Amino acid sequence: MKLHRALLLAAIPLACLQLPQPAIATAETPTSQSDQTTENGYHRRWWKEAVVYQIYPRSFQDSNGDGIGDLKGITTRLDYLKKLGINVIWLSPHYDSPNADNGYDIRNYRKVMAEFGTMDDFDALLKAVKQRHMKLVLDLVVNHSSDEHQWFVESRKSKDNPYRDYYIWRPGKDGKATNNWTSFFSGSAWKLDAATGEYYLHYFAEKQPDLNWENPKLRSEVYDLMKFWLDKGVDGFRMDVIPFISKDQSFSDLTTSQLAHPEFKFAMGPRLHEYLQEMNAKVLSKYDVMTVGEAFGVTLDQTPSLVDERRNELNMVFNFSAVRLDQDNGVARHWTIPELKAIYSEQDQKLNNHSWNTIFLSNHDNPRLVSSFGDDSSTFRVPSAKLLATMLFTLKGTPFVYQGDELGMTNYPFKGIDDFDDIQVRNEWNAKVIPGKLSKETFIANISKTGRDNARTPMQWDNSPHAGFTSGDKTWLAVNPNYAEINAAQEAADPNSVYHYYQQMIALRAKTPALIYGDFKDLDPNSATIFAYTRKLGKASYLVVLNFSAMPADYSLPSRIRAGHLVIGNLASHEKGGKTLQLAPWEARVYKQ
Ligand code: ISL
Ligand code: CA
Repeated sequence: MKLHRALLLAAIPLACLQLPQPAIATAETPTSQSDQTTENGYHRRWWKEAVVYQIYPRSFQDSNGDGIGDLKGITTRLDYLKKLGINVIWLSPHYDSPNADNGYDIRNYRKVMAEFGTMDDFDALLKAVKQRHMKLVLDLVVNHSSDEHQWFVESRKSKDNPYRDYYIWRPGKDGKATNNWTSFFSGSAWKLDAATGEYYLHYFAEKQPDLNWENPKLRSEVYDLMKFWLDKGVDGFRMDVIPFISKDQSFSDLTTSQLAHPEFKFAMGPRLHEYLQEMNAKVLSKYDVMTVGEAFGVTLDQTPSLVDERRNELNMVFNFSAVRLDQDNGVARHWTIPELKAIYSEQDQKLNNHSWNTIFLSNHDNPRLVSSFGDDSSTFRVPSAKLLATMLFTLKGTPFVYQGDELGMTNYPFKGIDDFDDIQVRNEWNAKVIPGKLSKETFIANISKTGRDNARTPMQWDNSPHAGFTSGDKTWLAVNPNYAEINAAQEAADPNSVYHYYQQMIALRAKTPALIYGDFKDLDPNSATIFAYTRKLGKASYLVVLNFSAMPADYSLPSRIRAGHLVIGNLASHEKGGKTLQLAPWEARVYKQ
């Protein structure tokens, strides 16, 4: 029966397949589907078929002229996202926060940050998202809270305070911290607190004390706050550094080599799976939601243990291999196309049809997509941004678009340390440049390429002052001066814009099951500049050919491969078809075979 049914299903193009559930997602939010399985064994889910758009609220749209983005501003831009074809919005933290780390330091998990608006504004935003048949996923930051959270205010008061064990306190030894663990924001991961003479753990800023997940009361508090938002109708969570929540209780020193990348020791702690399965059982399993864990420090081999659907932990994770290919611990590095291709092939090989992938090369923690992986020169910014979009929407996994990538927004022309906001940058400046360990020039040159502020400059809506981000006379972070040429209004009016190409690619993916669930195969892993691969599902077969270079390329397809007919391309190509393709610089093509 299974095979017979599969053959039947395969015989009918999905677009007209009258399945009991809605067909593969169109621009309409894919609704939850019962357990329907594709020909190659994937269980269909709305979050596999969706395209997700990440909003960094501080920089998306200001509505009250204070130069800071807010929830009302987001609501005014939902039609823009709907038109783009977005199904799901991931909202970076909107909760009450002193903004030591721009909201990733939460002071009250049930309150909206004053600068972003009120709970009424949130409810209005959620309602407006739903009215447009889109979904809203929040950012769950529960590895740590703000040091201004009431829990920590209590916890630090005394060693026997009822909240003491909501955080991780250790006595020092010989006047020093209990071990040599380091923070990702420079310095020790331990801070001495005068009131009790003990140290508390903070993997990130001193104002971000790590929560103690060993404490069942704390876990229960987290599950309650998750239910608070899910009961409002929120559609899931992106989970901030969730692999870090279980700590090795031996708290033993890291070796020198482990200290080079502590995230690989901090992640996948001894009780992580227990906690995630408990979270799933007590909360997530009761809702039709999507979860994506930020898998900083998780290897590809470890990934299935988090996302295999049979384990009831997370739906997906962000694996860092591709997005951090161009840097190592924040220092820019040379990378090659074969390296990038090898990562995608490895992901495909190690994630079987029970483990779903995410496809992304940017977010609020990384420099701009087209500047990192494309070519942001005036000649090639548009074609390379479109080529990257072609790849994002035709690889296997849920694509995540970071705000502004759909416009081909670029890195910012930083000049000096005062141009930066990011605590990670300011702490590193104080730790390295001030004491003379690194020259200003070297530091600024590098962080300009790899810094997180590149992605946090205000959205460029039009060519009015401040790019239409605010009606006020200032912005919390400078607007990229190229906003006059690169902005949503200009691109909406230009049929050949990056925006319109994203729109076409998103629509193509939404109606093409082979581009969502199809088997992936890299046709030419060794090519230095061409990324050519197929996606096959049943009888449907697509060929994607990407020329990742500023040079034209004649590309001979492997013998058994025929180009077929061109479905979409980022340049008006002189398509001759056949076996040898003549590709212009940064040319991308998708063929139906
Ligand atoms: O790689 C990093 C550390 O060197 C950072 O990009 C980042 O801290 C890491 O990827 C974890 O990111 C998440 O947690 C941080 C927050 O600053 C990031 O914005 C968030 O995405 C602490 O909450
Ligand atoms: Ca505002």
